[in-house]
Amino acid sequence: MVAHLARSLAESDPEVMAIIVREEERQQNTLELIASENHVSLAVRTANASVFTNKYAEGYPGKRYYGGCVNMDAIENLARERAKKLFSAEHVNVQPHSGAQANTAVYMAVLQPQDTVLSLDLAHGGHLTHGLKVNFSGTMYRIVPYGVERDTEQVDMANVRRLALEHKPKLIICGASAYPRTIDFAAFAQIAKECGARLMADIAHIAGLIVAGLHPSSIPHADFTTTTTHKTLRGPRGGMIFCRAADAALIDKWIFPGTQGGPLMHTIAAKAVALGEALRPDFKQYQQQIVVNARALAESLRSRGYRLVSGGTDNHLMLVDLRNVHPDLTGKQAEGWLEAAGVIVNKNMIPFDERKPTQTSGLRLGTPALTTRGMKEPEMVRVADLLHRALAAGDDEAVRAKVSGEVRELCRQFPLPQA
Ligand code: DSN
Repeated sequence: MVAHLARSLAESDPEVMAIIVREEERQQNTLELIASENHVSLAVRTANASVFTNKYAEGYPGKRYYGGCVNMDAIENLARERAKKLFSAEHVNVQPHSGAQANTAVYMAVLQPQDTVLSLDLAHGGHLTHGLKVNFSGTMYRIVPYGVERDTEQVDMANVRRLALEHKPKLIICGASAYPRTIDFAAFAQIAKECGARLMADIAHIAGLIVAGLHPSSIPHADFTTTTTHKTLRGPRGGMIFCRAADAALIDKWIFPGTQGGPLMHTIAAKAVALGEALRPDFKQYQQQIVVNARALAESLRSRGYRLVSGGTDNHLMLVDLRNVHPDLTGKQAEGWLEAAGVIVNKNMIPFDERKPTQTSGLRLGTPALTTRGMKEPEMVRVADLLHRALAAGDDEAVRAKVSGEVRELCRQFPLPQA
């Protein structure tokens, strides 16, 4: 933790401080393979812990509902300018508290209740805000899901087009939270144009790859691009919406006052820092290493007999089908065994999974956080080996202890970012 803040917290509330210290130790001593998580820089954490948390700033720069907003305007304008430059976008709203809030604002901006939305099924890699029944999106709108094909386990654009022409959605959503392959934003835009829909790209997972030119950008193709700022982008937890100038007022209105109140200005300050980091040349190298590491990890797992959904990965994540190597092991059990050995993953449905979402037959693995620690291809081979041995060990305490010792040693060699 930032030193003087940590001292102050330790003195004023040792109980909370003790929990934070335990979490810092957990993060230091475990291998973080959750594809949507990362370790931010000290600069991002410092901004996030700054006095900006004290301020209400409802409205936008130059049009606030409270006095004393001069520095709020400066920081929000800076975040906006950096975001627009980084993504080559005409307009950005940096106020969404999260990706879910960003998506909500877009829906409110373009849809009426019961309008039709075409989006990727959660069970095939989508996201709960893209129309899951128990989410507001699945309750408010008529969702037509598209999925991946059984043989390729990839989205077939001809099938998306057929569904779009049949159902005439008002909004098409592309983007995913568990899809290891490149998304064809240009083809989605063509389909949206053909059926008169608007197009929203949710790039939360791949935002960092996009700014580094390692994945095609959605910005020229989609009417609205939503993202989180804390995954491959390596910023604080939060969201952003990009759109063309013609839709700027509409999007801004549906963030505030439409769906949010006061913006989290400390988070916007931290977003500005992260966007500044992403504008530096070394960010591209970092993103390249994320992708190289994902391929190395995927290959090492495949060589140990694991089947990867769609056969591999184009981006920062992969879906591992456990059934080849461990037919009776659920993703839930595997997640628990791995955590006990210090390897943190999340269970995940694989396409056409016969197990429930609470059990699953797969795991989702990603490399952004390990890459942040400086790990490269040789470490990915070690990680695959540790993961394989931890799963083979099952409940065997002795083997698990040995694996767990090696995990700690690897973590010691690659400490969390100190700057
Ligand atoms: N929960 C995030 C993820 O893990 O991908 C998506 O919002």
